[in-house]
Amino acid sequence: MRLQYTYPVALGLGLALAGTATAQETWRFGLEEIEGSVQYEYAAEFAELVNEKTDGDVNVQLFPYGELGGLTDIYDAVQAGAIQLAFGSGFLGGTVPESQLFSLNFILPQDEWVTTRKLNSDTFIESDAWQNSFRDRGLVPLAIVPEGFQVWTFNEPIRTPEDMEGVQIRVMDNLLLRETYRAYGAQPTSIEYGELYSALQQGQAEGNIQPVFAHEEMGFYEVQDYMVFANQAQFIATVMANQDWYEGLPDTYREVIDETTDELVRYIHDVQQELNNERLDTITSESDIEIIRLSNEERAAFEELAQPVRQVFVDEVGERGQELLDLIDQLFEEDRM
Ligand code: 6CS
Repeated sequence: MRLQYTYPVALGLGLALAGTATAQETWRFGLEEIEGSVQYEYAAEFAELVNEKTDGDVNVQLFPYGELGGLTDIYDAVQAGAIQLAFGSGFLGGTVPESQLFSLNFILPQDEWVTTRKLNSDTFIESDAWQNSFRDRGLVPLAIVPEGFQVWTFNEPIRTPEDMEGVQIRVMDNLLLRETYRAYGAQPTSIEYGELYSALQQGQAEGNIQPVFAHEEMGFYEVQDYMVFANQAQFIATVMANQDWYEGLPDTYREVIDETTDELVRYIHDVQQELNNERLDTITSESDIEIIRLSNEERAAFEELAQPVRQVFVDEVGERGQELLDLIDQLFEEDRM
């Protein structure tokens, strides 16, 4: 894949072009998704704002999915300081086990804006539990980006755990997702994002879980027949920085980052909703895929099976896992339906 997004500046070469703003430094930002995705839209706006706020001194260079290798290569790169910023989500469990919190189903409210706002409030993102989960691994969490509801697709109409029995469903690579889908009766299998289209096409996986925009932009919907909205989970990603780099920045640059990530909370919520709505229209107009929306009663059957997986999270992650779960329960106590 070619580099998708750069400012026209003399990158790190020390060249001063007469009459042209020259970036003094470049921050590299690794994305788990391709151009046009929610993560790309976030990072592109971040890049523009940072460049403006630093009067052109900082150039943020985006590396969309595929340019740095696979998903875990992105996390290795930000931990090692080869890149300064990155998104982390479902595959991050091997690096930051506590991040699997958001792989649990039925822990967040149905209101996506409430979710976005509260996860980015000091109560959650600045909590010791969330900060130290990342800082213990040389990372700093800067923002949380909900990207829309996780939507199932299958080759068969699936409405109940009985329907899901034995279905080979692809999950991102983390224990909590595998446990959740085992609890539903499915046979979860983890496959790298870039290999998923052909795995679905060739029948190595019979089901998939993505926000709508990703089903569309990766073409997954073309090789599936049913799209099932169960509203069991939202896709949650964290923007992270290399800790040594972040802490070593001049205060003014750290303030620019903090101000920018604050500004982007509302921005990316609006963008993700728009992208997911538009892409659902594209999917329904360009394919015969059948849309199924589970009733509250149908959802409840999955919710009941998901409950014991909370304990698996605590057993896996320890005391901090319990702390994070308690925090989420308190934060959204009034918002759950
Ligand atoms: O399913 C995946 O692997 C990827 N899906 C999305 C929407 N973002 C990143 C994630 O790794």
